[in-house]
Formats: sequence, structure tokens, C-alpha cells
Amino acid sequence: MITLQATDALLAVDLQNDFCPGGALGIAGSDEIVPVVNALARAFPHVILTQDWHPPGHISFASAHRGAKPYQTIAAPYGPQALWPDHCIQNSHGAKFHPGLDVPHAELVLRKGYRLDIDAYSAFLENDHVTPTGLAGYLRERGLTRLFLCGLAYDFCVRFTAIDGTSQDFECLVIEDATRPVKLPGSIDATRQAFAEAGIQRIQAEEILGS
Ligand code: VGL
Ligand code: ZN
Repeated sequence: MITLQATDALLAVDLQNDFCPGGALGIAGSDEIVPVVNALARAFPHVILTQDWHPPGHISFASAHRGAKPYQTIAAPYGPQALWPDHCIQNSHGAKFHPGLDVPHAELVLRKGYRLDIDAYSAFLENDHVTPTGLAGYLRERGLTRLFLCGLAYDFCVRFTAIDGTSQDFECLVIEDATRPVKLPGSIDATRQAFAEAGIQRIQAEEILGS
């Protein structure tokens, strides 16, 4: 069992309609983690939510690039960028949190990916890997030092948030059974390898909740 401390926060990533079955970028089984995240959230002294929040015509949308298809990768000015179906458009139904998400005590909702010309998988840095979102400063000012990550998607936004959080000296742990992957070719193995190299622990929800 892991004993939670006052300086711990649960970071629940992108639990939005478009990432759930039937959504624009629906992830298999993603709705199954909602009750697990709710139970985890009740156990934590601090909870932060992130929300993927794109303008229409966003650079990560295949529809914004002539002849492009979802799931291919393009060379953006800031580096490689995977293309997706249009998703999580600001103020749309798809951008809303899953209706079953029950975290009224969430202290911060951090929106990301809101600039037309750059995507942000990580809750810490945009996809140029240098532009900060402000989250590190927020956590430091509040004295929150250890982050437990859950939500969507394991191999994209959860992955890059954990990696960047670790680089910025936060202890990051990933609650694996409270996440689900998009699953592009090789993306799960690459995520596990990145976590191993960064010393990011993969844990199970029962280590916090008990069984
Ligand atoms: C995500 C693809 C595109 C995620 C966001 O939340 O992992 N994946 N936008
Ligand atoms: Zn997105």
C-alpha cells in the first residue's frame, strides 16, 4: 500500500467525451476507468484535471492538412506531429468531461492545446518541448511534489505529462489500470520504455485504494 501525503496530487488527464467510446477519438475501454478515477479522487488531498481544448482547424487535426489522414505523422515546425480526427473542440460536447466523472473537489482544470499552431500532449510543456503551460509553477507555489497520473491516453498525454513532470523534478507515478492507450503501432512499448528510462513507477489503483 502507498500512504498518501498532504503534498500528493492526483492528475486526471483528458477524461473527455471525445476520448470515450462513440467519441471522435474514442479509446477502447476508456469509460471503464471513470469509476476508478472517481474512487481515487476521493482518496487524494488534491486533484487536478486536464482538458484537451483545441480551436477549430487545429494543427493536430488531419482535416487541417490537405490530403492528410488521421494517425499519420507530419513534420510540424516544432517537430513530428501525429494527426488525429477533429476532437475536443473548445466548448463542444466532445470536449466536455465524461458525464460520469464525479470530482467536484478538483482544484484546477488545466486546459492545453488551445493554440492553433501547436499541440500539447503534456500538461507541462507544449509539443515543442519548451513552451511551459504554467503547471510546474502552480504545483511549486502550492508545494505539491508528488503526482499520481491517471486518465487518457496512456501512450500520449499521460506519457508525456509523466516524462515532463519528472524532468521538472516532480515525482510522477502512473496508475496503469486507471488509464487506457490509443494504441498506435509500437506506442505502448515506447511508453513503457520511456517510463523505465525515467524511473517512473507504474502502479495499480489498489495500491492506493486497497483491494
Ligand atoms: C490526446 C491525442 C490527441 C491525449 C490528445 O489526451 O492523449 N491524444 N490529443
Ligand atoms: Zn488533442
